[in-house]
Amino acid sequence: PTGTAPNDLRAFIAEGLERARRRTHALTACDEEELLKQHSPLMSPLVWDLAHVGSQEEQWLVRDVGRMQPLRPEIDKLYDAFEHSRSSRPSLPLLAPSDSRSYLAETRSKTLQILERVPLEGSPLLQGGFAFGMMIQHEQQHAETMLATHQLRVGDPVLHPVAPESGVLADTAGALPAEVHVPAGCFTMGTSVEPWALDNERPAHEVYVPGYWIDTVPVSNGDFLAFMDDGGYSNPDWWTAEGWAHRNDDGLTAPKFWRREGGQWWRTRFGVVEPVPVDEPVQHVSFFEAEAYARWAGRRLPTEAEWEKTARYDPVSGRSRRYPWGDEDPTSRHANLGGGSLRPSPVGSYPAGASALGVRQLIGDVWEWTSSNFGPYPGFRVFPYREYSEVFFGGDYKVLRGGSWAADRAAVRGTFRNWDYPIRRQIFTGFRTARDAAPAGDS
Ligand code: AVJ
Ligand code: FE
Repeated sequence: PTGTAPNDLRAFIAEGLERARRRTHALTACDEEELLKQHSPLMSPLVWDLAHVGSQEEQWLVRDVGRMQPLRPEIDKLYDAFEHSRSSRPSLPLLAPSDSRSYLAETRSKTLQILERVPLEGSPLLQGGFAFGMMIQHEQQHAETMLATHQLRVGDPVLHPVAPESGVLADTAGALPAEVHVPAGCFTMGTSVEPWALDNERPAHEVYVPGYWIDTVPVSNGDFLAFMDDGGYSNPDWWTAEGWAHRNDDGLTAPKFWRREGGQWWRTRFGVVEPVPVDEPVQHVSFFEAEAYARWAGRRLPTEAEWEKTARYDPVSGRSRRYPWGDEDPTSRHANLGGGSLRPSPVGSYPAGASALGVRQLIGDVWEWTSSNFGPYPGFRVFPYREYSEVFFGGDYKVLRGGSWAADRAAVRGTFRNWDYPIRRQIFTGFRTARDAAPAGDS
């Protein structure tokens, strides 16, 4: 919402809140039994996510911003992610689905009253509507988490895709260069001005990045099948020691949700079985599988700085853009976002979303593993709470960039940083590869 006037900003926030809530309800519009059940020990029951988004909204917007009386203070601890592990959540005395829904409605009606009356400036929490933006992003992040739960669930489909928009597919997909050269030099990484940027994206700082080449499009299922057909999963040469241990411990032979039958690979997508589509970005691979593929291909994963320079650097102006295509908020022409499609678009899609250097699908489709550990930028300051980012710094987590088809436009941008354990596979994550440019310039 850069430069948006206050009244437009209020409307923009109200629309973002409403969009997030529609999604929360759509993802929990199934039988009670499905909401209460633990579909995987890696995930919360859906009914936990449901009331958790309300609990966070109550704490940040109703109490902190609105200075109103607590609505349900007795449930704070139940829905505190640091109090109870995901696997223990089904046995908690959680609010029933119908109670959760009325709690969300009660909270939201207070939030909308508060949005009418508070100034959207004057304190860091209110500036540019930050606290509201933080809660919109939070609810959308949980929508993506709930989609991962749905993907892990077994049984008849309960989610149905919205037809993809026409006009986003490239007619030039086959003609795109395989990789793009990014010359050595400095660029501005992170942001000090993006109103809804979270603490880990701040502050803006100059970073020198040596020259490199990076894939024009994400690695596809077809590309990944070539690695598999070449014995990629059984050759330790392509894996680090840690990666090989993970491959053996988890018995990996293919991306998660893939199955071989009748001489061909199938995948289950939200309860529907289909042949693996070769032109789609690969997803449901761990960091270690991505790393092994890259080594097999004679390449490597990009660093986080390389990813962000690819996505944001405009060589003509020398400045960093908000998104690959410019400063304009994402539309359906730019990127596959919002979760409706239930799938990534074929590699080479979204010519209108290309970066200044012609790299595609950096935003949307699949999160992308980078080789970097999640850590603070120089000058990092906790804001507004340690448990959003700071407690995850320190090397256990790898940075993911770009946002998947399941992410909402309010919760992705060129500076946005996500993170997860390098063994995670249920998330909507793929990757692209890179290589060093020769020191002399190699262009
Ligand atoms: C930033 C996506 C890693 O889902 O664990 C949600 C976001 N933080 N509730 C997560 C988050 C608190 C977080 N990620
Ligand atoms: Fe949360």
